[in-house]
Amino acid sequence: MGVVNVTPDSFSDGGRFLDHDAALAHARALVAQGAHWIDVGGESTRPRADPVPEAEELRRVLPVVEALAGEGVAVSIDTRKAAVAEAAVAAGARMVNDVSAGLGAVAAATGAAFVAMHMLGDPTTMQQDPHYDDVVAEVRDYLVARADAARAAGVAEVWIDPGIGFGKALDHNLDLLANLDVLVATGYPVVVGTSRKAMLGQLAARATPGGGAAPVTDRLEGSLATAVWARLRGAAMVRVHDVGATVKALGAVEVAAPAA
Ligand code: PMM
Repeated sequence: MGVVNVTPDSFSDGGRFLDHDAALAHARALVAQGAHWIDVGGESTRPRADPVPEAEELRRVLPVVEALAGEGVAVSIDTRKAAVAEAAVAAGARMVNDVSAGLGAVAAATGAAFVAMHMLGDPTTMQQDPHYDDVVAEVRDYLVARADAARAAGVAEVWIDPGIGFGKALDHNLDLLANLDVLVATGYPVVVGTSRKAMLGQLAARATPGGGAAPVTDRLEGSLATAVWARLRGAAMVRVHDVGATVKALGAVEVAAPAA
């Protein structure tokens, strides 16, 4: 799944694809590089991001969704708003990717697939000292409850996602990645997004003698390594910014997913 953020402030690509033509050109490039899904988002969910009014989010994403869907691209809409999800599916999106895991009923009503992601709290506060007694069990139980509810509401295709970086300290993220098999064992297909995330900057600092945290522009190695790890541990899909490099990395260990 390739990421196209039509936002001014996403943490790694904010401002680059706010212009619709730039977003479309980027999405087409990601498809050409091997993306099976394009995840279009119009609201940054990075820690402390400003909320975006519904009309503005619609203005950002709808033309992009409509154009890509019209070209036959499998489009996922990354939103927490029911109205945006509904309008995007009406414009051709086939999947609702909801970091708040609350739009299962909307996905059901529209006939779209659904990604339920785990987040502790909301983006304004989620990175303020997140606490879990057992992060793997708590995330699994939460996701299974949301996924079961979505399925009961009538969604045919439900995915779960541990939400790397969403209300998680480094050790929580590492625990979840080390125990992906626990999520895979639920029977729901698992999607994982580590691409360019802060965790990778911290890990690069640990790994590099005398190194500081790697900035967001310097996290490709970590993004690739964790994408390969996730697929080898059973994730069915990885959500990434660098599609071409990820496809090559997965291909090198022969776990690139077959075309949808
Ligand atoms: N991460 C971001 C946004 N949406 N959706 C899912 N399902 N999983 C994720 O890990 C995820 C997401 C944040 O990254 P971005 O700002 O680069 O899109």
